[in-house]
Amino acid sequence: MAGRAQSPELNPYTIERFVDPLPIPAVAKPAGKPGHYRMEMAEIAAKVHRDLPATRMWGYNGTSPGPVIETRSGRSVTVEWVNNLPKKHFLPIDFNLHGAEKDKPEVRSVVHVHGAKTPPGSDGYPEDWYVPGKSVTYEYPNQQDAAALWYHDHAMGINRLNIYAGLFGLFLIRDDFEDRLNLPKGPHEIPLIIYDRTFRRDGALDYPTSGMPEMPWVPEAFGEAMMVNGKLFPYLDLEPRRYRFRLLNAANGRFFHLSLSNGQKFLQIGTDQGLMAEPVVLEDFVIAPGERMDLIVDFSGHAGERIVLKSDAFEIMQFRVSPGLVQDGNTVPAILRPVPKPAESLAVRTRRIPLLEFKSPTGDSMTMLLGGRHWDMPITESPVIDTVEIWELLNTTDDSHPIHLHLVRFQILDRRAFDEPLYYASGQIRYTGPVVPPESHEAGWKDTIRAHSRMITRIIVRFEGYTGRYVWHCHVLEHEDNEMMRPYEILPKPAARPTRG
Ligand SMILES: [Cu+2]
Repeated sequence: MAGRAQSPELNPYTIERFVDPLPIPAVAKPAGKPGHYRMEMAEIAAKVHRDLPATRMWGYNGTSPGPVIETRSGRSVTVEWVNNLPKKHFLPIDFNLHGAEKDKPEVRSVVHVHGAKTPPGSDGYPEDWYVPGKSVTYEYPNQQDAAALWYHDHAMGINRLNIYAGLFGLFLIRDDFEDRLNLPKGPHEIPLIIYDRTFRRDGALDYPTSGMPEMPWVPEAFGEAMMVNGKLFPYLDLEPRRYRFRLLNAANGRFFHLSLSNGQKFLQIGTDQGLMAEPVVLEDFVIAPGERMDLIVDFSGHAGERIVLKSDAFEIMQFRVSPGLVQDGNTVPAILRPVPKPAESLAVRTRRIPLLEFKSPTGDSMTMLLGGRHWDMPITESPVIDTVEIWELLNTTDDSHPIHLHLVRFQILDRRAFDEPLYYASGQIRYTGPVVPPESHEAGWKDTIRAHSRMITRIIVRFEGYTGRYVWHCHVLEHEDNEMMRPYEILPKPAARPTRG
């Protein structure tokens, strides 16, 4: 930071691994009355590792990740989101970005519950930010199936910094259907919120910059220090039995490619928006920022072993299975929950939306746009409530972008490679590869989907719940903060014309 000497960067390969137990985030307690919560954002000093001094972070109710808000389908909750953050930001703001100009207060926040079917006034519209000393109360009706959602900051132009600082947590919805499945629960159901960071040797969080003090934005922020639930390279003591892991990728930009060091397999039972039709066996998989997975791992037969969860060459955490035998009363049924896919013939409209990247003359990424439009241009995506649409995400860029639509759940239809230079030259689509079905771990209800480079990714969406203004965006937070986000509006049904009789 300007004006003071910085401690050198921490080399995460020099720090001892697996010395801190994995923290299990607390379940939030109602404040005053059932179903009402008070969540206060404030600066905290968090010990991320035994051998590091405490780290300045921002958290909810004293921790990062914040406490888990846990509720049931159909049970409405209200949350007072209190901004008690300092007035100065401790991470490098880029005042050139939309909504982060010098005339705006440095510290602003607004909370979005990712994956929630929420009325527009409570969805955390990025421009609905408020400053330290203020609070808002949002309502979450939770008229949706059991799923692992997550709350996080969504303030315009500084979202990547606020989340990097620690402003995120889980929001679990449960229901009777899920209860009947006899899945591992209580101490055998573990949230795993994974993300990467860079630290200084004095424990300070370090956010990368471009090297240009007037334009510090970087197109991606990757660290090699792997965090799970607020600890650096933690370990978890387990019994030799089944566990259910509620996995969230809360990283700014890193796609994790996860596997277990002993080659053991995961059994996936859920996607972003809840249970799948049937379990899927995975040896390894990619999870992009914003995505969640519901996983069962059976450690019976692995008593006494130490198993590392890794992402390619990166170690993330260690599972330590106790010796001996335990009785595992939980099961995983072969059939989970029906996931009906809307027929393509139901779609009233197909929107083809290009994902575009603009580079400087030196080849540096400058900005990425959805549909070639900036945030403040008029709304172009305005589906009618209770109609089905197909969105074709035509990715002309070099990166895969995790695209998230607020309010709705959807399914992926397929992906297909196309001739990108021809598209640029003439707007014409010529496919260059076969239709690729969704990967097995995407076969369920999604709210965030990877739009792969030089492919057209098709999703089918029913716009239901509420009319009004929402957003859709890339969940690489550096992209989102720099124009890769657009408003969309769900319109009411047109008034019925009187019929002639
Ligand atoms: Cu992106």
